[in-house]
Amino acid sequence: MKRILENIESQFEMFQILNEKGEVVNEDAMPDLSDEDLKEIMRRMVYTRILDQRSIALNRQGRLGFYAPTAGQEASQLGSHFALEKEDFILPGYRDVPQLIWHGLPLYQAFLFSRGHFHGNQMPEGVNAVSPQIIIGAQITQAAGVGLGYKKRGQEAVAITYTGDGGASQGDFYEGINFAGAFGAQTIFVVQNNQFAISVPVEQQSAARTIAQKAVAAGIEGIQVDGMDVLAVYAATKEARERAISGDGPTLIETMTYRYGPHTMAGDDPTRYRTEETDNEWEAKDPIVRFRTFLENKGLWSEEEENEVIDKAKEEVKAAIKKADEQPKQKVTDLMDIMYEELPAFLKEQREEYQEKESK
Ligand SMILES: Cc1ncc(C[n+]2csc(CCOP(=O)(O)OP(=O)(O)O)c2C)c(N)n1
Repeated sequence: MKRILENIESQFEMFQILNEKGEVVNEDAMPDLSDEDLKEIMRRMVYTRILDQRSIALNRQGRLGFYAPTAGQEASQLGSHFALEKEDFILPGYRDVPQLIWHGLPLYQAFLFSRGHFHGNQMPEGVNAVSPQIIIGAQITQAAGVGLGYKKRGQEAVAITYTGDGGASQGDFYEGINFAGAFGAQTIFVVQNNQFAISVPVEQQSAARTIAQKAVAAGIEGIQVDGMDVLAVYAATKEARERAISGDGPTLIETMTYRYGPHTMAGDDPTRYRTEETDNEWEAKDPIVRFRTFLENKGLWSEEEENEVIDKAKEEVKAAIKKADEQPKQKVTDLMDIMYEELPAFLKEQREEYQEKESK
Protein backbone atom coordinates (compact mmCIF):
# COMPACT_ATOMS: atom_id res chain seq x y z
CA MET A 1 0.00 0.00 0.00
CA LYS A 2 1.25 3.51 -0.77
CA ARG A 3 2.41 5.42 2.28
CA ILE A 4 0.32 8.51 2.78
CA LEU A 5 1.92 10.02 5.87
CA GLU A 6 4.91 12.17 5.12
CA ASN A 7 7.22 13.88 7.57
CA ILE A 8 8.02 17.46 6.55
CA GLU A 9 10.55 18.20 9.30
CA SER A 10 13.51 17.85 6.98
CA GLN A 11 12.32 20.93 5.12
CA PHE A 12 13.47 23.03 8.06
CA GLU A 13 17.19 23.20 7.52
CA MET A 14 19.27 25.67 9.47
CA PHE A 15 19.95 28.88 7.53
CA GLN A 16 23.53 30.11 7.70
CA ILE A 17 25.66 32.72 5.95
CA LEU A 18 28.92 32.58 7.93
CA ASN A 19 30.27 29.22 8.98
CA GLU A 20 32.17 28.61 12.20
CA LYS A 21 35.42 29.68 10.57
CA GLY A 22 33.93 33.03 9.54
CA GLU A 23 33.74 32.04 5.87
CA VAL A 24 30.79 33.05 3.70
CA VAL A 25 28.98 29.86 2.74
CA ASN A 26 25.84 31.44 1.30
CA GLU A 27 26.87 34.35 -0.92
CA ASP A 28 23.38 34.67 -2.46
CA ALA A 29 21.83 35.45 0.91
CA MET A 30 24.49 38.01 1.88
CA PRO A 31 22.65 41.08 3.19
CA ASP A 32 23.30 44.48 1.73
CA LEU A 33 25.21 46.08 4.62
CA SER A 34 27.81 48.83 4.34
CA ASP A 35 31.27 48.40 5.87
CA GLU A 36 30.22 50.86 8.58
CA ASP A 37 27.12 48.77 9.36
CA LEU A 38 29.22 45.63 9.65
CA LYS A 39 31.58 47.36 12.04
CA GLU A 40 28.69 48.72 14.08
CA ILE A 41 27.28 45.21 14.50
CA MET A 42 30.67 44.07 15.78
CA ARG A 43 30.94 47.02 18.16
CA ARG A 44 27.53 46.21 19.61
CA MET A 45 28.37 42.54 20.12
CA VAL A 46 31.70 43.28 21.81
CA TYR A 47 30.10 45.98 23.96
CA THR A 48 27.34 43.61 25.03
CA ARG A 49 29.81 40.86 25.96
CA ILE A 50 31.61 43.33 28.24
CA LEU A 51 28.34 44.59 29.64
CA ASP A 52 27.48 41.00 30.48
CA GLN A 53 30.80 40.40 32.23
CA ARG A 54 30.48 43.62 34.22
CA SER A 55 26.86 42.88 35.13
CA ILE A 56 27.83 39.48 36.48
CA ALA A 57 30.62 41.07 38.53
CA LEU A 58 28.29 43.79 39.83
CA ASN A 59 25.74 41.16 40.77
CA ARG A 60 28.38 39.23 42.72
CA GLN A 61 29.31 42.43 44.55
CA GLY A 62 25.67 42.81 45.55
CA ARG A 63 25.24 45.92 43.39
CA LEU A 64 22.72 44.47 40.92
CA GLY A 65 19.65 42.39 41.61
CA PHE A 66 18.09 40.06 39.08
CA TYR A 67 20.37 39.35 36.14
CA ALA A 68 20.12 36.84 33.28
CA PRO A 69 23.48 36.41 31.48
CA THR A 70 23.61 37.01 27.72
CA ALA A 71 27.07 35.76 26.59
CA GLY A 72 26.71 33.42 23.61
CA GLN A 73 23.43 34.95 22.48
CA GLU A 74 24.77 38.25 21.09
CA ALA A 75 24.24 37.35 17.42
CA SER A 76 20.64 36.29 18.06
CA GLN A 77 19.86 39.38 20.07
CA LEU A 78 21.76 42.06 18.20
CA GLY A 79 21.58 40.66 14.66
CA SER A 80 17.79 40.64 14.88
CA HIS A 81 17.71 44.05 16.51
CA PHE A 82 19.94 45.56 13.82
CA ALA A 83 17.24 44.77 11.24
CA LEU A 84 14.71 46.93 13.11
CA GLU A 85 13.80 50.59 12.87
CA LYS A 86 13.16 53.00 15.72
CA GLU A 87 9.38 52.81 15.27
CA ASP A 88 9.34 49.02 15.69
CA PHE A 89 8.07 47.78 19.03
CA ILE A 90 10.01 45.33 21.18
CA LEU A 91 8.37 42.92 23.64
CA PRO A 92 11.34 41.25 25.29
CA GLY A 93 11.95 38.46 27.76
CA TYR A 94 14.17 38.92 30.83
CA ARG A 95 17.37 38.02 28.93
CA ASP A 96 16.76 40.63 26.23
CA VAL A 97 18.07 43.77 27.89
CA PRO A 98 20.74 44.33 25.16
CA GLN A 99 18.08 44.87 22.48
CA LEU A 100 16.40 47.44 24.74
CA ILE A 101 19.65 49.28 25.26
CA TRP A 102 20.30 49.53 21.53
CA HIS A 103 16.68 50.61 21.07
CA GLY A 104 17.33 53.56 23.38
CA LEU A 105 16.88 52.45 27.00
CA PRO A 106 19.60 54.20 29.01
CA LEU A 107 21.98 51.79 30.69
CA TYR A 108 21.37 53.16 34.19
CA GLN A 109 17.68 52.33 33.76
CA ALA A 110 18.56 48.78 32.75
CA PHE A 111 20.47 48.55 36.03
CA LEU A 112 17.47 49.93 37.91
CA PHE A 113 15.28 47.28 36.27
CA SER A 114 17.72 44.74 37.60
CA ARG A 115 17.34 46.20 41.07
CA GLY A 116 13.55 46.10 40.88
CA HIS A 117 13.31 49.90 40.89
CA PHE A 118 10.20 51.15 39.08
CA HIS A 119 12.16 53.67 37.02
CA GLY A 120 13.86 50.76 35.29
CA ASN A 121 10.51 49.86 33.78
CA GLN A 122 9.70 53.34 32.49
CA MET A 123 10.59 53.42 28.82
CA PRO A 124 11.65 56.93 27.82
CA GLU A 125 9.45 58.75 25.31
CA GLY A 126 10.18 57.42 21.82
CA VAL A 127 11.60 54.08 22.97
CA ASN A 128 9.05 51.67 21.57
CA ALA A 129 9.24 48.77 23.97
CA VAL A 130 7.89 47.35 27.17
CA SER A 131 10.13 46.26 29.99
CA PRO A 132 11.38 42.66 30.00
CA GLN A 133 8.77 40.06 30.82
CA ILE A 134 9.54 37.66 33.65
CA ILE A 135 6.44 35.49 33.17
CA ILE A 136 7.45 33.00 30.48
CA GLY A 137 5.57 33.58 27.24
CA ALA A 138 3.28 36.35 28.49
CA GLN A 139 4.68 38.84 25.98
CA ILE A 140 3.92 36.65 22.95
CA THR A 141 0.17 37.20 22.66
CA GLN A 142 0.72 40.88 23.38
CA ALA A 143 3.14 41.05 20.46
CA ALA A 144 0.47 39.63 18.19
CA GLY A 145 -1.80 42.45 19.37
CA VAL A 146 0.76 45.19 18.84
CA GLY A 147 1.50 43.84 15.35
CA LEU A 148 -2.21 43.82 14.56
CA GLY A 149 -2.46 47.40 15.80
CA TYR A 150 0.25 48.44 13.35
CA LYS A 151 -1.61 46.70 10.55
CA LYS A 152 -4.91 48.36 11.39
CA ARG A 153 -3.28 51.78 11.47
CA GLY A 154 -1.50 51.11 8.18
CA GLN A 155 1.81 51.83 9.88
CA GLU A 156 5.14 50.75 8.43
CA ALA A 157 6.38 49.11 11.61
CA VAL A 158 6.55 45.71 13.24
CA ALA A 159 6.23 44.26 16.70
CA ILE A 160 9.02 41.87 17.58
CA THR A 161 8.98 39.56 20.55
CA TYR A 162 11.70 37.43 22.03
CA THR A 163 11.34 34.27 24.01
CA GLY A 164 13.33 31.10 24.64
CA ASP A 165 12.75 27.47 23.75
CA GLY A 166 10.96 27.18 27.10
CA GLY A 167 8.69 30.04 26.08
CA ALA A 168 7.85 28.15 22.89
CA SER A 169 6.54 25.32 25.07
CA GLN A 170 3.93 27.58 26.64
CA GLY A 171 0.30 27.81 25.53
CA ASP A 172 0.74 31.55 24.99
CA PHE A 173 3.18 30.82 22.19
CA TYR A 174 0.70 28.76 20.18
CA GLU A 175 -2.07 31.25 20.80
CA GLY A 176 0.14 34.14 19.81
CA ILE A 177 1.43 32.73 16.52
CA ASN A 178 -2.01 31.40 15.61
CA PHE A 179 -3.71 34.72 16.27
CA ALA A 180 -1.01 36.63 14.39
CA GLY A 181 -1.36 34.28 11.42
CA ALA A 182 -5.15 34.46 11.35
CA PHE A 183 -5.18 38.26 11.46
CA GLY A 184 -2.03 38.99 9.48
CA ALA A 185 -0.38 40.84 12.36
CA GLN A 186 2.85 42.68 11.58
CA THR A 187 4.75 40.63 14.11
CA ILE A 188 8.06 38.79 14.25
CA PHE A 189 8.43 36.02 16.82
CA VAL A 190 12.03 35.26 17.70
CA VAL A 191 12.63 32.10 19.68
CA GLN A 192 16.18 32.01 20.96
CA ASN A 193 16.69 28.31 21.28
CA ASN A 194 19.61 28.19 23.72
CA GLN A 195 18.93 24.45 24.18
CA PHE A 196 17.69 24.66 27.78
CA ALA A 197 14.80 26.07 29.79
CA ILE A 198 16.83 26.44 32.97
CA SER A 199 17.87 22.76 33.31
CA VAL A 200 15.32 21.17 30.95
CA PRO A 201 16.79 20.32 27.53
CA VAL A 202 14.76 21.29 24.48
CA GLU A 203 14.37 17.62 23.48
CA GLN A 204 12.36 17.07 26.64
CA GLN A 205 10.09 19.99 25.91
CA SER A 206 8.96 19.07 22.43
CA ALA A 207 9.01 16.08 20.08
CA ALA A 208 9.45 18.45 17.14
CA ARG A 209 12.92 18.47 15.58
CA THR A 210 12.74 22.24 15.15
CA ILE A 211 10.75 25.00 16.78
CA ALA A 212 10.63 26.80 13.42
CA GLN A 213 8.32 24.16 11.94
CA LYS A 214 5.63 25.13 14.44
CA ALA A 215 4.99 28.09 12.13
CA VAL A 216 3.35 25.71 9.64
CA ALA A 217 0.42 25.03 11.98
CA ALA A 218 -0.12 28.76 12.38
CA GLY A 219 0.02 29.33 8.63
CA ILE A 220 2.95 31.69 8.94
CA GLU A 221 6.51 31.78 7.67
CA GLY A 222 9.08 29.93 9.76
CA ILE A 223 12.83 29.60 9.58
CA GLN A 224 15.55 28.05 11.69
CA VAL A 225 18.65 30.21 11.70
CA ASP A 226 22.18 29.72 12.99
CA GLY A 227 21.88 31.94 16.03
CA MET A 228 25.67 32.22 16.36
CA ASP A 229 25.85 33.80 12.88
CA VAL A 230 24.94 37.45 13.16
CA LEU A 231 24.59 37.94 9.40
CA ALA A 232 22.12 35.08 9.07
CA VAL A 233 20.02 36.36 11.97
CA TYR A 234 20.09 39.87 10.53
CA ALA A 235 19.12 38.72 7.01
CA ALA A 236 16.23 36.57 8.25
CA THR A 237 14.85 39.33 10.47
CA LYS A 238 15.22 41.96 7.75
CA GLU A 239 13.21 39.84 5.33
CA ALA A 240 10.62 39.04 8.00
CA ARG A 241 10.20 42.76 8.63
CA GLU A 242 9.72 43.52 4.94
CA ARG A 243 7.21 40.70 4.60
CA ALA A 244 5.22 41.88 7.62
CA ILE A 245 5.04 45.46 6.41
CA SER A 246 4.07 44.52 2.87
CA GLY A 247 1.12 42.46 4.15
CA ASP A 248 2.67 39.00 3.77
CA GLY A 249 2.12 38.13 7.41
CA PRO A 250 4.12 37.25 10.51
CA THR A 251 7.28 35.16 10.78
CA LEU A 252 8.65 32.78 13.36
CA ILE A 253 12.44 32.78 13.60
CA GLU A 254 14.18 30.11 15.65
CA THR A 255 17.78 30.99 16.40
CA MET A 256 20.04 28.10 17.37
CA THR A 257 22.18 29.44 20.18
CA TYR A 258 23.61 28.78 23.64
CA ARG A 259 23.97 30.67 26.87
CA TYR A 260 27.46 30.28 28.20
CA GLY A 261 26.62 31.34 31.72
CA PRO A 262 24.09 30.24 34.31
CA HIS A 263 20.36 30.72 33.72
CA THR A 264 20.33 33.69 36.09
CA MET A 265 22.59 34.83 38.89
CA ALA A 266 20.18 33.43 41.49
CA GLY A 267 22.10 30.24 42.20
CA ASP A 268 21.76 28.19 39.01
CA ASP A 269 24.64 25.77 38.46
CA PRO A 270 24.75 24.66 34.80
CA THR A 271 27.38 21.98 35.50
CA ARG A 272 24.53 19.95 37.05
CA TYR A 273 22.75 19.60 33.70
CA ARG A 274 25.30 20.40 30.94
CA THR A 275 28.59 18.75 30.10
CA GLU A 276 31.86 20.53 29.56
CA GLU A 277 32.01 18.86 26.17
CA THR A 278 28.75 20.48 25.03
CA ASP A 279 29.86 23.84 26.41
CA ASN A 280 33.08 23.58 24.40
CA GLU A 281 31.23 22.58 21.23
CA TRP A 282 29.09 25.68 21.42
CA GLU A 283 31.89 28.01 22.44
CA ALA A 284 33.68 26.95 19.26
CA LYS A 285 30.79 28.51 17.35
CA ASP A 286 31.16 31.83 19.20
CA PRO A 287 29.39 34.65 17.35
CA ILE A 288 32.00 37.30 18.14
CA VAL A 289 35.02 35.18 17.21
CA ARG A 290 33.36 34.17 13.95
CA PHE A 291 32.36 37.69 12.96
CA ARG A 292 35.75 39.08 13.98
CA THR A 293 37.46 36.64 11.59
CA PHE A 294 35.08 37.66 8.81
CA LEU A 295 35.78 41.37 9.38
CA GLU A 296 39.52 40.90 9.74
CA ASN A 297 39.62 39.03 6.44
CA LYS A 298 37.95 42.04 4.85
CA GLY A 299 40.45 44.38 6.54
CA LEU A 300 37.65 46.00 8.54
CA TRP A 301 38.64 45.24 12.14
CA SER A 302 41.67 45.58 14.36
CA GLU A 303 42.65 44.85 17.93
CA GLU A 304 42.84 48.59 18.64
CA GLU A 305 39.27 49.09 17.51
CA GLU A 306 38.12 46.24 19.70
CA ASN A 307 40.01 47.63 22.68
CA GLU A 308 38.38 51.01 22.17
CA VAL A 309 34.94 49.39 22.37
CA ILE A 310 35.94 47.45 25.49
CA ASP A 311 37.20 50.61 27.22
CA LYS A 312 34.08 52.53 26.22
CA ALA A 313 31.81 49.77 27.55
CA LYS A 314 33.67 49.64 30.87
CA GLU A 315 33.52 53.43 31.29
CA GLU A 316 29.84 53.59 30.40
CA VAL A 317 28.99 50.80 32.81
CA LYS A 318 30.84 52.64 35.57
CA ALA A 319 29.00 55.89 34.85
CA ALA A 320 25.64 54.14 34.57
CA ILE A 321 25.96 52.27 37.86
CA LYS A 322 26.92 55.54 39.54
CA LYS A 323 23.84 57.19 38.07
CA ALA A 324 21.68 54.25 39.18
CA ASP A 325 23.10 54.62 42.71
CA GLU A 326 22.17 58.30 42.70
CA GLN A 327 18.50 57.73 41.89
CA PRO A 328 16.11 58.44 44.73
CA LYS A 329 15.17 55.30 46.62
CA GLN A 330 11.89 53.72 45.68
CA LYS A 331 9.09 54.56 48.10
CA VAL A 332 5.84 52.74 48.79
CA THR A 333 3.95 55.92 47.84
CA ASP A 334 5.70 55.89 44.43
CA LEU A 335 4.12 52.53 43.69
CA MET A 336 0.67 53.86 44.48
CA ASP A 337 1.16 57.05 42.48
CA ILE A 338 2.39 55.16 39.42
CA MET A 339 -0.39 52.60 39.46
CA TYR A 340 -3.34 54.96 39.77
CA GLU A 341 -4.31 58.22 38.17
CA GLU A 342 -6.76 58.61 41.02
CA LEU A 343 -6.26 56.59 44.18
CA PRO A 344 -9.19 54.51 45.47
CA ALA A 345 -10.37 55.57 48.92
CA PHE A 346 -8.84 52.60 50.76
CA LEU A 347 -5.41 53.39 49.33
CA LYS A 348 -5.70 57.11 50.04
CA GLU A 349 -5.68 56.28 53.72
CA GLN A 350 -2.70 53.95 53.34
CA ARG A 351 -0.90 56.52 51.25
CA GLU A 352 -1.24 59.12 53.99
CA GLU A 353 0.08 56.61 56.50
CA TYR A 354 3.12 55.80 54.37
CA GLN A 355 3.77 59.40 53.49
CA GLU A 356 3.98 60.21 57.14
CA LYS A 357 6.48 57.35 57.71
CA GLU A 358 8.53 58.33 54.66
CA SER A 359 8.80 61.95 55.72
CA LYS A 360 10.46 60.97 59.02
C1 LIG B 1 4.82 31.18 33.50
C2 LIG B 1 6.14 30.87 34.12
N1 LIG B 1 6.45 29.60 34.47
C3 LIG B 1 7.65 29.31 35.03
C4 LIG B 1 8.55 30.32 35.25
C5 LIG B 1 9.91 29.98 35.86
N2 LIG B 1 10.95 30.08 34.83
C6 LIG B 1 11.76 31.15 34.78
S1 LIG B 1 12.83 31.05 33.51
C7 LIG B 1 12.24 29.57 33.01
C8 LIG B 1 12.83 28.87 31.81
C9 LIG B 1 12.62 29.59 30.54
O1 LIG B 1 13.42 29.06 29.54
P1 LIG B 1 13.48 29.65 28.08
O2 LIG B 1 12.13 30.15 27.68
O3 LIG B 1 14.11 28.64 27.21
O4 LIG B 1 14.39 30.95 28.17
P2 LIG B 1 15.91 31.12 28.58
O5 LIG B 1 15.93 31.36 30.06
O6 LIG B 1 16.63 29.88 28.18
O7 LIG B 1 16.39 32.33 27.86
C10 LIG B 1 11.21 29.15 33.85
C11 LIG B 1 10.47 27.89 33.70
C12 LIG B 1 8.20 31.64 34.89
N3 LIG B 1 9.04 32.66 35.03
N4 LIG B 1 6.99 31.88 34.31
